[in-house]
Amino acid sequence: MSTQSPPIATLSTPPGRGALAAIRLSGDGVHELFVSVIAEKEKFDRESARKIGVYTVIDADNDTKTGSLKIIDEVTAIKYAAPRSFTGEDMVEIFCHGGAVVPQKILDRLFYGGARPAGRGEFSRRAFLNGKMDLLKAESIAGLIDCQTEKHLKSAQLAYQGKQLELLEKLKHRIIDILSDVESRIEFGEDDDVAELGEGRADANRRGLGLIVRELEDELRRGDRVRAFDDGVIVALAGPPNAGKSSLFNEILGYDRSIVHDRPGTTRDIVSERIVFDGVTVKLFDSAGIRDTDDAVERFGIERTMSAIGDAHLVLWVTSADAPFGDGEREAVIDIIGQDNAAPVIIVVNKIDLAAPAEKTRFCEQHSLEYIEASLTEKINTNKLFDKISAAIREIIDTLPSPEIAINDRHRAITALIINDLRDSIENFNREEVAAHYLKASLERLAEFSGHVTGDEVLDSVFGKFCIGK
Ligand SMILES: Nc1nc2c(ncn2[C@@H]2O[C@H](COP(=O)(O)OP(=O)(O)OP(=O)(O)O)[C@@H](O)[C@H]2O)c(=O)[nH]1
Ligand SMILES: [Mg+2]
Repeated sequence: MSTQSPPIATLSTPPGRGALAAIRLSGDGVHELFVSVIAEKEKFDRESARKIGVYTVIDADNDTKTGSLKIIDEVTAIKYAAPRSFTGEDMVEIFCHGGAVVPQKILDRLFYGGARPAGRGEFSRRAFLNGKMDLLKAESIAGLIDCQTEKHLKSAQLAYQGKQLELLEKLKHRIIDILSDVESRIEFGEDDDVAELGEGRADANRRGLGLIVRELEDELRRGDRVRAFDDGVIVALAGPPNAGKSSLFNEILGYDRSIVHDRPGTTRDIVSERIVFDGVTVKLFDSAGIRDTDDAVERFGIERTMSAIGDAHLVLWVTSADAPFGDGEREAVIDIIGQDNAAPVIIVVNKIDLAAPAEKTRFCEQHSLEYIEASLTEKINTNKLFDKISAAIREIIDTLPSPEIAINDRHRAITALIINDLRDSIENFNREEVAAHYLKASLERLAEFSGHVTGDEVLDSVFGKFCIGK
C-alpha cells in the first residue's frame, strides 16, 4: 500500500432513481472514518475483512444533541483491509438506498468526516499504482463500461483476459531477437565468418520486420472497420432504373421516404436514413438507377451511387423480373463483386408478379450470387427478403475481426509510431547502428504501450477517460 493515500469517496453507481446505490471509500484511515459515521462502532471494529454487515449511518449533528440519533440510512457495508481490496488500500463498500438524496447525504457525511470526492478513474489509478492490475487491464475495464457495440465488447474482453498483453509480449520478443542479431553484427562486423553468416540472417530479419509492419497495419485497418460500424452498417440499394429500389427502401423504413414512380430515373440523388434493423443500427441508402444517360444531372446521381456502393458493407442489387438485363447491368454486378474487399451482394429479383425471373436467376446461379425473388407491391416473399437482409447484416458483424492489440485511441497512436520506427529500421538495415536505434525506440514505445513505463501524463490521460467511481 502506498504510504500517502488520502481517503476518497464517491458514488459508484449511476446517479438517479434506483433501488440501491453503491458508495466506495478507499485510502488511509477509512475504517476509522466509517466508524465515525455509524452507530454500531464496535461491531465494525471487530468485523473481519471481506465480511458484510448491516450498519446505521447517522447524521453529524447527533453528537451535539442528546437523545435519539438522527438516522440517514440503514446500509450494508463490506470491510476490506489492505492489500486485499480493489485499490490495494483499506476500503469500505457501502450499499445504501438509491435515489437523489440518500446516497448524497451519506457522501456528504463522509466528506465532512475527512474524505474527499474521488476524481475520474482514481480508484483504478490507485489499483494500478499498488500493482493490483496492469495498465492494459485498467483500460480494458473502461472499455467494457464504455463499449457501444459487440465488436468493441469483444476487444475489451480479450484485453481484460490478458490476450492483448500476451500479443504485445510476443511482438516484443520478435523485435528483441532481431535487435540482438543486429547488435551482434555491430560487434563482430569485422569478423569475416560472422559477416557471411550474418548476410542471410540480415535478410531474414529484414523480412521479419516487414511482416511485423504488415501485421500492425492490418491491426489498424481492423480497428478502422470496427469503428466504421459505430456509425451504422451501411446498406446500399442499387440497380437499374425502375426496378423497385425506392419501393424497397420505403418498405424497410416503414414509411414513404423516397418517391416511387413508374417513370425510370425517378430517384436522382442519394437518399439516406438511419434505422435500427433487428437491433443493429443501419445506414440505408437509396440511389439513382444505374444506366447510360445523356442527362448530366442523372449522371452525377449515378456517380454518387457508385461511390455509395464502394462504401457499403452490404449491397442490395434490385432488378426487375419483367425487364431483360439492360445495358451493362451484368457487367456492373460482376464489377462490384470483383472489387478488392467487395461487400457482399444480394440480388433482389423484384416484380415476380409480372414475369418469371428465369434469365436473372440463372445469372445469379452462374455467378454463385445470393438472390431472392420477390414482389414488393404484391408483398410476395418480402418477409423472406427481410430475413435474408437481417442474416447478411449479422454475418457481416460476426465475421468482422475485432482488433486485439490496438483497441483504443492511445493504442492506435502508439501502434502508428511503432510502425514508423520499424519502417525506419528496415530502410536503414544495412547501417546497423541506425537500425538498432530505431528498434530500441520501438521497444521503448512497446513498454509504454503495455504500461511498463508510464509517466504521469499517460496515467492522466488513461484514467481521465474513466467514469467517476471506477
Ligand atoms: N408490378 C410491380 N410493380 C412494382 C413492384 N415494385 C415496384 N413496382 C413499381 O415499379 C415502379 C418503380 O418503382 P421504384 O421503387 O420507384 O423504382 P426505382 O428502382 O426506385 O426507380 P428509379 O428511382 O427510377 O431508379 C413503381 O411504379 C412501383 O410501384 C413489384 O413488385 N411489382
Ligand atoms: Mg427510386
